[in-house]
Amino acid sequence: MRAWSPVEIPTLPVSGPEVSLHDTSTGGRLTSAPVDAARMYVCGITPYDATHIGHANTYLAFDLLNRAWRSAGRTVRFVQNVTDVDDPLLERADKVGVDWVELAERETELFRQDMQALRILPPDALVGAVESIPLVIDLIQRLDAAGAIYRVEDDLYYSVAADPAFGAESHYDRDTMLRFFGERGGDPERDGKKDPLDPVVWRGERPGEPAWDSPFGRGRPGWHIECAAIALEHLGTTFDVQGGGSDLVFPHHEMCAGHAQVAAGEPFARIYSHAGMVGYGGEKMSKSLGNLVFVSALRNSDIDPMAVRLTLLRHHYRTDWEWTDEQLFAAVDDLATWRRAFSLGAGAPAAPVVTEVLAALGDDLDAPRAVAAIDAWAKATLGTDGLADTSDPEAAATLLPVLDAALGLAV
Ligand code: 5CA
Ligand code: ZN
Repeated sequence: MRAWSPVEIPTLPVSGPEVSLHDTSTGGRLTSAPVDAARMYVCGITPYDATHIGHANTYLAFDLLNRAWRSAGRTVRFVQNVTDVDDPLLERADKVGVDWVELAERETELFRQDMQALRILPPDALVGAVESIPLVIDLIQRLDAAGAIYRVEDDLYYSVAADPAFGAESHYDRDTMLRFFGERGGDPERDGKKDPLDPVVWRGERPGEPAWDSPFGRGRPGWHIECAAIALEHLGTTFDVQGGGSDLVFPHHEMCAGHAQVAAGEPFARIYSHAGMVGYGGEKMSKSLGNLVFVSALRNSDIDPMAVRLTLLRHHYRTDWEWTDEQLFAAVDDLATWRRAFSLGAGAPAAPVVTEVLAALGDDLDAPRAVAAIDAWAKATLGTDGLADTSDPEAAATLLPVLDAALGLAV
């Protein structure tokens, strides 16, 4: 399917460092220095409702990675899926009496507009689950050839026991796995499974649900096989980073890795990277709880999308945090302060700020540290804490492209 329009990024006269990134599977830092293009897969939306701040926070995290790689001189290949057929989408469509295809198309289009407004660089390929059904069928056949597939009535399951590395992505104990599997779309209670943790890869046709022909009967893809199939096709094996929110650590990313590893005999991704959860009103922001702050609603109330972006940048991508309107209003004020400083042209010395911003982002995407450097520069330039420093005549011209390229802030 179509991605959103390109977001321009200025070319910088200086390079950033190689990016070091926290890896969920090892629990440590890995320096990501891809030989060729850096390859990144980021799990996309299930389009049954509008993009909320939690989604935006996750996509901003991987946008920072994309930009940090580019600052380090890498080319990037970025692929994202859209889960345009799955239980929550069908349930919502049913509940509100809209055709599920129409609902998915409408919300996907709104998502594109939100991402564009937030200056998230578009993926090279935005790939829907429905258009990938032939890939899913092919991957199930490869898994079947490896002895990893079995049938329960009309449904096909993947056997987690087929992957010797099962559990190596999340490192959760079995009780935690069982709990998350049940909470996050799995069916641990289903009779006839070899292991309660085995996920469905092909769900046989049910009355009133969409279904497609396949060699195993009519049905539709399971969730994890969708991302495994899309990533393998569009990026190949052992790509650099598999990304998403921390609610995808298990079962989603563990199962994707398992499917790909059993089928291809090689590691799925080098690094598994997860963004923290954004909460609102004391709970994780989630469509099922309904405690949502929509990006489109903020845009419709004339909030500058750059203020939304700055609000998110003030939190390290791996922390869990709570959205409040006060933070957004503070970001609106901070942007106004920065704009006043930039409008002077001259300012405090910019070169050390450029170095600090790029270093901070290369250091596990430390956006709060990068933003603090800009705050300090604006204060020094405006003389908020003493004498105004306008000793660098090129300060604004030096800093503005870095803000744009590295932080995605068009000020
Ligand atoms: N379509 C699947 C991934 S293949 C899915 O999880 N869709 S989603 O619409 O539920 O979420 C889209 C992305 O936003 C995922 O990466 C998810 O981890 C992330 N996400 C969801 N809720 C939050 C939240 N409250 N805070 C941060 N990230 C979130
Ligand atoms: Zn996914």
